[in-house]
Amino acid sequence: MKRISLSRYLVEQQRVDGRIPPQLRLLLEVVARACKHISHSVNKGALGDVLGTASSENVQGEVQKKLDIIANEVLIEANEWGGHLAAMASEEMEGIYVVPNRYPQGEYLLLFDPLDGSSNIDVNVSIGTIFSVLKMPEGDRGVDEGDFLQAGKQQVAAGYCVYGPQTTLVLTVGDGVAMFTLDREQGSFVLVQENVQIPADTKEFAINMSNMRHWDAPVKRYVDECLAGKEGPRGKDFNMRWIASMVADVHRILTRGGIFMYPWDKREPEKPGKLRLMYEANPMGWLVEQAGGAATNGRERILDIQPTKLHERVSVILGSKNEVERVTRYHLDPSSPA
Ligand code: P6P
Repeated sequence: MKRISLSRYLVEQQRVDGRIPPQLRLLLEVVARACKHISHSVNKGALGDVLGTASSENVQGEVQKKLDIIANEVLIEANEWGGHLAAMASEEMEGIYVVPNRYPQGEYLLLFDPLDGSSNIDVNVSIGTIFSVLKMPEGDRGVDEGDFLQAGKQQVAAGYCVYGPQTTLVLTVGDGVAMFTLDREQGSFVLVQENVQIPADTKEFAINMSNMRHWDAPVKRYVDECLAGKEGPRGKDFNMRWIASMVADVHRILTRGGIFMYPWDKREPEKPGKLRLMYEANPMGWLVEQAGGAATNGRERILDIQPTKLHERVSVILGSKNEVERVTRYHLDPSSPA
């Protein structure tokens, strides 16, 4: 496979397939540059005085880490001037951010979780930035929160950048999934894999086991069957992973398969789940589907869910197609055989 830069890959997507208009290509270049900037800050750690918590909470009521705020500011700043954006929405901000002084109004909406997995920052475990791009609805009448409330299947681009042993940007524009690793000497993201495929079967599941007593019956049944191993109804042994950084868990699944679950549980029964629909489940769900996997909330395809509010939460079951379908089947038909 040719080792080309992200920029050249995007130009080819624009020219060869006409799949992405120049404005979207430029927007993705700006997001990638912001991720490079965040990567440098993350890699400095304590040397950059960026660890620890800020004295603030985000809209989710979570204490913000300094790097959460830095990452958010980098993305806002970069896209304010460089992108073809009408507005942005972030996990770290209550409301939308309308790009000022734009005429004609930008045609894209950018949503992001600037630094997902921030509980791992101070212990040097992989974290990441997740982003999703929607088209601004037709009609030039200003932009408001309602313009963002589009189902995940309306996305025109989605991806993440994982800040781990390598800094790798993973992207789809609807033509499969490609991976680009940051070459620090060149300062550019270089194509390392395209047409990523998730194996339909797996022996590896990811869930926070400490919540077991709070799970709904279908999830408990599925995990119990995995734990029963060879002697159990699945007839094979399973392995378990939980990094508590969705970006790192999803990257592992895109790389070698697996199933990731953050299901509804009875700790906060009024919430459909912990993860956010607009800037975690939708971008990750589209990436997983584009790589041949599946993503549901236990009952329906995540990308079909019609959002009702910006910070809507959702139950997430995603990864190897046959396993996701099994867990979903257990929700829809609890009496179905293993
Ligand atoms: P828990 C990180 O805070 C996050 O939003 C996801 O990245 C991750 O999968 C999940 O929450 C971890 O949650 O309850 O295991 O700490």
